[in-house]
Amino acid sequence: MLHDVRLDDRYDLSKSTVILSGTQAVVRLMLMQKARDEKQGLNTAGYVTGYRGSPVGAIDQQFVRAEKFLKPRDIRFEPGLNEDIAATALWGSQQAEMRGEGRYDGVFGIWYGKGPGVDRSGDAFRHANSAGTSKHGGVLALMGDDHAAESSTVPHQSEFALMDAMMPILNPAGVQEILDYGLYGFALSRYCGCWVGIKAVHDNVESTAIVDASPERIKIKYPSDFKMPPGGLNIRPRDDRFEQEERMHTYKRFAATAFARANQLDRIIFSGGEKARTGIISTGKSYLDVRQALDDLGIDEAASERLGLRLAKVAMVWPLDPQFVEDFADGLDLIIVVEEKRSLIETQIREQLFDASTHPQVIGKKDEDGGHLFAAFRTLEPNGIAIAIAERLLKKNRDRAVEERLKEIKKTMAAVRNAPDLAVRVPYFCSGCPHNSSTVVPEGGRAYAGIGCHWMAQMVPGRRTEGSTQMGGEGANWIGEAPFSKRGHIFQNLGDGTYNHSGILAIRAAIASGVNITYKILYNDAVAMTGGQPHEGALSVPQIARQVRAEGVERIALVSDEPHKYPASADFPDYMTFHHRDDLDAVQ
Ligand SMILES: Cc1ncc(C[n+]2csc(CCOP(=O)(O)OP(=O)(O)O)c2C)c(N)n1
Ligand code: SF4
Repeated sequence: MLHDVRLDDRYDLSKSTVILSGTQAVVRLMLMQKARDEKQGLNTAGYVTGYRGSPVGAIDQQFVRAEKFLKPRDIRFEPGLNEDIAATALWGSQQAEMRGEGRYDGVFGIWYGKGPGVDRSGDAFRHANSAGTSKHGGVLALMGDDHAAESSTVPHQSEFALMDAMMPILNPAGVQEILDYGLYGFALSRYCGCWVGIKAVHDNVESTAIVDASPERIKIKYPSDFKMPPGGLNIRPRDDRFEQEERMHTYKRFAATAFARANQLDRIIFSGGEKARTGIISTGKSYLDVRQALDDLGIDEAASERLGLRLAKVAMVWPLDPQFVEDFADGLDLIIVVEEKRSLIETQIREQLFDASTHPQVIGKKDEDGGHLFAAFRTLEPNGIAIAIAERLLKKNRDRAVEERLKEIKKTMAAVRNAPDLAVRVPYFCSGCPHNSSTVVPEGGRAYAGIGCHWMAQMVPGRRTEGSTQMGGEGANWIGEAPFSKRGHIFQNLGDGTYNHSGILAIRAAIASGVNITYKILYNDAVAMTGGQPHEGALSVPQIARQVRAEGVERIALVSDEPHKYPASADFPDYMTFHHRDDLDAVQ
């Protein structure tokens, strides 16, 4: 008999086997945590806030769609104006019950943001994480990292930013682990008083899987080898900054590793048998690449014993549990660390094994002779990983089966390298897109691009638009360039979403510095590039005009294909002019 399967099953907690995308898993995670708390007799609420951007661009839309499931469960979704304001709001949610004024026993929350949003939230993260989380609350920071910069102006790896704020980080390998690490993450956050980072890459958060999503799936164990200090590790009123610092370095990070150990978050997948000499350690998406590489080499658990190969999967990439590293390294003479981007696990392993009387050689970013092995830039892929592993295994044992597979992989790689691209397509605006005509620059003019769909103006031949900044920095680069440039004026494109997020400050700075600049605020009434979300707080054209006039902008011209749609009563500031888009060149 066929199962009765419905779309709404994904948020139905009575169903345990469901199909979920990574973003839907984040929604379900909130419902699961609420149900778990209820079972413990806790009256908690949930709070989700952040700012959109790939690969967590669709999180907000999923939460809006799921409102009918969330609201009755006291889970509130609130898109942030920008990432750091959202992080600060989430910090506030942890304070809600701290002074005895709370309506709930605690608030568990999720912050989400793209890598650049992680970067700009550093100050908020450091303050909030120093203050801590509430005992029955807990915070996850879903950091969206676009390793391949498929939809970003810079490739991103956010672990170091979170580490800098002393936030433990979990790296899920797929949708199931978004749920599992999410539940562990809330418990960890409550236990050690830290915000907990969850790595989101498009391979986990934008994939879909059939998962076991029963709220009771995870049984949390509390460490017996960690002694809680008097007063615990959670947020408190009138906390002292030096006590926060001491608490962080003396207890919180060690509470995190003890929790990871007690719950066996980091795992040895293949022991490699009695004679294990080579170890591979990896995490998240790279772990999946390693499994693919081993599959391609025909190495399963039985073969790993034959080859003396141990395989470990790390869940908590920072701080790495030293006990786990010691157990993993025991008896090995070579450790291969497979991780994308900069070395995070590798440096910690080196540091932890440095004082051991004998320790294995550790390779990863560098090979045995100091040459490059796994690049710290772009992404890794299973073929390259398979070759690196096989060559090292074959140095130790002759193995016909692995030799044959390696030969095949090398042959395939050579064929792919030599194959020409089938087609190359330069991205372009949708047909009818207003940015297509509004980004035109007059003869002799030059423009800087802004973040958003209109960034593609740089790809339009002859548009004389080149160079951009981070989101919200639009035009601020001209403040530093203008005094040293022979050019007297620049155009700066600025999307309305970006204006609302942070760009208005750049305009204020440009006015304060007195540089000659024309901002083209490209109003399409949406944050288009991330899915067409509405502006936080709604933002109208007259409102923007009044705001920039209040900032001190003297000359404001409105250019539209339908200028008549703004009636005289629309409350525009005085001395503004109104033009048809056909007259854009003359206006500029
Ligand atoms: C700090 C930061 N947060 C989020 C993003 C992701 N992001 C890229 S474009 C964009 C939307 C910009 O919207 P808008 O300025 O209205 O331009 P449009 O796409 O509508 O043309 C966002 C949120 C980013 N690049 N940087
Ligand atoms: S999504 Fe909207 S703003 Fe972006 S290119 Fe298409 S029409 Fe233009």
